[in-house]
Amino acid sequence: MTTEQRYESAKEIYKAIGVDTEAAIAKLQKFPISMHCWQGDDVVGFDHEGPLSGGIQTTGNYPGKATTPEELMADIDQALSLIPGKHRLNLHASYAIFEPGEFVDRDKLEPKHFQKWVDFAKQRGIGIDFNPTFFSHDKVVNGLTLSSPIKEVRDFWIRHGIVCLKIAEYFATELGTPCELNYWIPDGYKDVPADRTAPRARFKDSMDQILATPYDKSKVLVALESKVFGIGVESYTVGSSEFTVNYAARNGILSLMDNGHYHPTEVVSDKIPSMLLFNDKIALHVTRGVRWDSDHVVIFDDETKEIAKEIVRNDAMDRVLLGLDFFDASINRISAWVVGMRNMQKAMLFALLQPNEKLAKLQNDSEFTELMMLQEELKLYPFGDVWNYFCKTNGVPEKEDWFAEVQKYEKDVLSKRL
Ligand code: RNT
Ligand code: ZN
Repeated sequence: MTTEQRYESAKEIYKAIGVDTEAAIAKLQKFPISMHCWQGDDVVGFDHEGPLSGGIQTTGNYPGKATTPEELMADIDQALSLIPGKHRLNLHASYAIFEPGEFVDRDKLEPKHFQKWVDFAKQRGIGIDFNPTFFSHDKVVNGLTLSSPIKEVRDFWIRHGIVCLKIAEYFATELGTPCELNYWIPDGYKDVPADRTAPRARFKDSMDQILATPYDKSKVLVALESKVFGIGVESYTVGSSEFTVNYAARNGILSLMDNGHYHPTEVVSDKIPSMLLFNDKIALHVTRGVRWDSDHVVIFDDETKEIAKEIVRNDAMDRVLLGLDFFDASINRISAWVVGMRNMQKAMLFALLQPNEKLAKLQNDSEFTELMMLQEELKLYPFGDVWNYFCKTNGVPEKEDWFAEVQKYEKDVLSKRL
């Protein structure tokens, strides 16, 4: 049977339970995912030599990682060519591109240092999201940035936060689409702190100073990301969930939830509906923590599906700004991107193909036996036939067929980088 025939058959099967596959596909087609540039080079960037710091870690030494802007752009192109639909690119400030011999510190960055990224995005018709980089830098003193007790340190990072507002505005203006600007700081303590308040008060004041800078709120969507702990920062994190959610609510910015940033049995899927009741928009980092915030590649697992279901059931595909955030250095990095992006899309499609109203009615009617039965049976509906059709209509390989392209690219391009 051809892909189309399989799709037609699946369409009828879904129709019988009241699910419109055409409508599901149309919605998925319009849902952009912000693809993080940092999977391509193990979160290194182009503005420093030292190791990755800030309590986050990549593990593995798979050959062929991108070490120049040209290589990273080529790898991003290769990944995007195997992912259906149109997406966005998520950059970090550490990916500034300098002229040969030029170096500009983080507090002096200007839009021009990102002009090559704008050209790249323009040529591909995609938007850019952005992140100040508060790690992997010698001005992170004793693990602290915006919450440092040293004024000079705080001021440096406040200036960094401010220049990033300007750069985000530049992206939005040039590309004609708002830029999500996500602030995440690694600040915290390895061991039991004596004062949990003062660092948070300093962080609050630093953020206030950054956001006091005028910027176009229709162009720059500022987000603040929380975290529970990091490597070497196990006992106390300044930007905890309570801090960021309250700060965001009070200051009219977005909360960003990363599903690796909570206690292991705490799930972001359950937080989404509450956040949507009180916020026009929310931002997400979808990742996969294995036993800790390990940033494994996103797979088609239960929590990814639950996150997607909450976005779909709340009719919030245009209210949730979704980016991926993982970094695996132990496998082909392009494959990591493609697997993660395609899995996030699969989770969205899976959610769109559930008879959500019918399921909600069963819950409301207290028909819990039937609800459990149906939710389980739906797992084996011919979802893959709809997915393959979606890939085909988008001109990207179906099933595992994309992998041959990655292997070819590894042989022709990545292996020559050694
Ligand atoms: C770290 C945060 C943060 C980073 C990226 C690189 O725990 O998740 O989002 O992963 O900014
Ligand atoms: Zn994150």
